[in-house]
Amino acid sequence: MFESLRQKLNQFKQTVNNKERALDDAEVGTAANDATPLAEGLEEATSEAYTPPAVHVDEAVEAPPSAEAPTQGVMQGETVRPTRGKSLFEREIKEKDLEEPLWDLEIALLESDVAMSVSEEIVDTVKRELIGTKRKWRQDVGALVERALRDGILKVLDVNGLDFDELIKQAPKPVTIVFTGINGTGKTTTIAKVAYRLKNQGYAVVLAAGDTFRAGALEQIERHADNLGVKLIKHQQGADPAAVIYDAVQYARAKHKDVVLADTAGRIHTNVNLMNQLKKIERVIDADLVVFVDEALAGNDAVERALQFNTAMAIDGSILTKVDADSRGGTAISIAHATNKPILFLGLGQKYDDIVKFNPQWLVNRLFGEAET
Ligand SMILES: Nc1nc2c(ncn2[C@@H]2O[C@H](COP(=O)(O)OP(=O)(O)OP(=O)(O)O)[C@@H](O)[C@H]2O)c(=O)[nH]1
Ligand SMILES: [Mg+2]
Repeated sequence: MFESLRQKLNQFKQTVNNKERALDDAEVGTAANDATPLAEGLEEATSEAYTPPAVHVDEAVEAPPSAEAPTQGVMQGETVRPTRGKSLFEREIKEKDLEEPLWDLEIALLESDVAMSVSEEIVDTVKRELIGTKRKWRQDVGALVERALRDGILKVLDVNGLDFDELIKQAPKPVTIVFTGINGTGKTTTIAKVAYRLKNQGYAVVLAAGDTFRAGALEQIERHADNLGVKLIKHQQGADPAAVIYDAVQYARAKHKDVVLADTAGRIHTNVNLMNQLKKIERVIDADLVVFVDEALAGNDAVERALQFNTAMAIDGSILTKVDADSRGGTAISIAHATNKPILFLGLGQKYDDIVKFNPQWLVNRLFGEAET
């Protein structure tokens, strides 16, 4: 999951680190070849006298080059006492040295399905955080770079907070949730997964067979309802989906059920009739939550579709499915930012428990190789 994006972010860390290291090394070369300019620099830098502690050359942070004790000719394990100025221990990450890696980072993000405007915003944050950052001589800057990347990604994921579990807990019952999206993205499967999750949390769930359009859709959701042992409200194929969902809500009210999960037929956002049908559902059903479902694999298409669906029936959040098959990972970053609505869950497979509640920290931890689930 997200391997490609992980690799690319890691590559950026390494590139910046190598580049900064090379700058330090280049200065070592200068020191060895010509001690005078560095010695002059030392004069300027040591208005307050500073004698660094004795440094062992094979320690993690090595001593800077010294005009008096150049590193060339120092044997491993020998102790040298650098006498350079304090400012030479501290270096600053400069814009010109980041230009090329930042450009590569932007391309890498675009290649990983992160939308253009979102990539630019991430790169901007990284740039702002890194440029001018003080670092030590030959310090590994990987951690600094990672923090900047994490901040950049978390910032674009910081959208209207909505905690699904809190909403279910707090909202008057029955809580009605309508799922929309194009064909085959995983709406019905996701409804079954959410029903399974809610049932395990002790809620009484009702499914509404709102896909009255596709042949076989009724049987599919019926199978899930049977497997999960939850009530399904259905009409005939071809019936008005708004009427089916309305009946499901009425049933849930009468029977004191907690949550209604309403399926809808997959539709292409350019199909005016089917999109109007969604508008009718919105008018008839006062849903607590409208959830847009799309595949992580769809990349920028998913972002476009979310925006289109939002115009027919305002969405409150998204669920990305098939994340298990997506190596790029950018859709998750882009869709929340573009819709300004949170991602609620990620679908990670075809089993009922292959669903994980989304939170931005979880995503960045995955991207930087911490959490495994
Ligand atoms: N690998 C993987 N497959 C999934 C996931 N979610 C759904 N699927 C599969 O995607 C296919 C389509 O799923 P459905 O739930 O029927 O999709 P839908 O959006 O309801 O489709 P329509 O009703 O035709 O619009 C099925 O084979 C599911 O098993 C997921 O998170 N990971
Ligand atoms: Mg379906």
